[in-house]
Amino acid sequence: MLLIGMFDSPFVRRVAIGMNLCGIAFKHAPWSVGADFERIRKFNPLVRVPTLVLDSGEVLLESAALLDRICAATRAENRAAKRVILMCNE
Ligand SMILES: N[C@@H](CCC(=O)N[C@@H](CS)C(=O)NCC(=O)O)C(=O)O
Repeated sequence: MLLIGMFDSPFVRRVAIGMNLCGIAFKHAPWSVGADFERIRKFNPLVRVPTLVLDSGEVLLESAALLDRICAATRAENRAAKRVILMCNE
């Protein structure tokens, strides 16, 4: 799983924090929508971060929605992760 985007974006940060709390391992590509436009575009034609590339090749966008989806299996057992996801959905 590859998380694309720099941590100066609060949306990228909350995805990384949420995935850490859910215990989901990922690689991080700290690419900028400015300097790395073409690299990001290969995965996401909208060139928006965060962009999450699953091992299956599926690409997920929108921090709240993607956290909700990938943490679904673990969040019920993880109170801290659930809190971050709920904050994302407010
Ligand atoms: N609602 C989106 C917001 C993401 C967002 O605004 N990302 C900014 C960086 S912080 C971005 O990619 N901006 C480039 C653009 O929209 O062209 C989310 O939660 O993922």
